[in-house]
Amino acid sequence: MRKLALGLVLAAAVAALIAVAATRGGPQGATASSHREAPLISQDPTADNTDLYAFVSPDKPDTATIIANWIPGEDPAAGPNYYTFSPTARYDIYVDQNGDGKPDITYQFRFNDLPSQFFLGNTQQSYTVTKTVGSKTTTVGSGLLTPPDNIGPRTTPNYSALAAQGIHPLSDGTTVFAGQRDDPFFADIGAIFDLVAIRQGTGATGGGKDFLAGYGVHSIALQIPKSQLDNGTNHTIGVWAATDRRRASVMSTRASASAKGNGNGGWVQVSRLGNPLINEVVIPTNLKDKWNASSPANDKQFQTFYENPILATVLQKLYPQFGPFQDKNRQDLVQVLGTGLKQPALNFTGPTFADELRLNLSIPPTPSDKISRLGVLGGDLGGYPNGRRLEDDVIDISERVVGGALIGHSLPLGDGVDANDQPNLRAFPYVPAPFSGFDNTKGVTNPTHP
Ligand SMILES: [Ca+2]
Ligand SMILES: [Ca+2]
Ligand SMILES: [Ca+2]
Repeated sequence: MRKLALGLVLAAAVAALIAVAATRGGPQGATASSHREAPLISQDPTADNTDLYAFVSPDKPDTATIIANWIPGEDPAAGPNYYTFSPTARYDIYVDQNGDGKPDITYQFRFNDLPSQFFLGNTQQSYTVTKTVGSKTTTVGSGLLTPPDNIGPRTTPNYSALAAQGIHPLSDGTTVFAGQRDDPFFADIGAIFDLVAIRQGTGATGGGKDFLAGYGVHSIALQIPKSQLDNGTNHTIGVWAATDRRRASVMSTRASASAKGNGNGGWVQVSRLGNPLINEVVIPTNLKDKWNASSPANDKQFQTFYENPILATVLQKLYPQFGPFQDKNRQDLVQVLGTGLKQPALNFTGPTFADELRLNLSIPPTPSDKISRLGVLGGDLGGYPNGRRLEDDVIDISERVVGGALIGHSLPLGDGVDANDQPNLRAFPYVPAPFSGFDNTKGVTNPTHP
């Protein structure tokens, strides 16, 4: 959903710019929704990363939790062919321990469909987990089962208990969960789309609508002993997620541009995600597919787009009264997103510019009553951009940081949506259960009676 939704943000911003230039604004600018240029991955939703989270587990602080989500905008009532992981894709979670942009630990997931019954597709899948450390690959779990999707009280009764059966130990001491969940991301895409609009005041005063409420995603969550991740020096890991498909299938269904990626062994990478919102609002449209196919170790080629962010240019055009917005030489963004923060010392991993979610494992989890949704910007070092928690309001944080919060230009920017529509769980896998198809909140009772 990030790629869909935030693709919309940028498209809307560009549409808004055109509208502002042509007509000095006006509601017609917001109707230019077909302006959106979808990246290739938007045509392959089961391989599409939506969000990535990494945090020290609040209830088990000797472990870290990594959650990677895929498949944007799952409607709960998607029968009879409900959403599942793709059996022909390979799902990856990478951990960089020494700041060179290359993985030191790789977890890979392959899913298989199970026989179905009646007219319904079976949404329960079996899967295998392999772990590669250095050049050694080990199968750490096989024959594991996802829970079924949340169909409804007759097909999938007591769903929370059913889903809990999908938590499995791996042979290396890690805990895994894979399956359908509520989409924990929250954002007022509708307002952002409307001229990067702000419903009330500057947007930090509530009143936003969570465009993603009621939709699901598919999550892979790992709870890993910190002793397996910590490098013993700066204690900071860089994390990203990706999806691979067989080169032949990619070549047959896509433009050749995306198939020139770093494939090996017949696989080619078609999607990746480290920091939130990067491919949506930082990387130019004509390079989005290339970005998806490339690796953090080669991100130097994209650094200029972090240094000279188009979003700041857009903000200046749309909201000059709140400016000036600096859109050149943004070394603060290079640090936050590409190397980790050196000043103040937080999660710096060295000079290599690489888009990774950087988590300093030595910073303890923030007690739940002390969590700031603004993370480090709110004085809470346990949150984004030190890793990313489910609670972190990355829209507000990103708008404020791009707006200049770290370079002396603080504005209370935001979208008025401050939290997920569902309460997050207090224990692994932390992401709430998905809505059931039967209870789908988006349904309308019809006919309505006066
Ligand atoms: Ca490395
Ligand atoms: Ca949600
Ligand atoms: Ca927000």
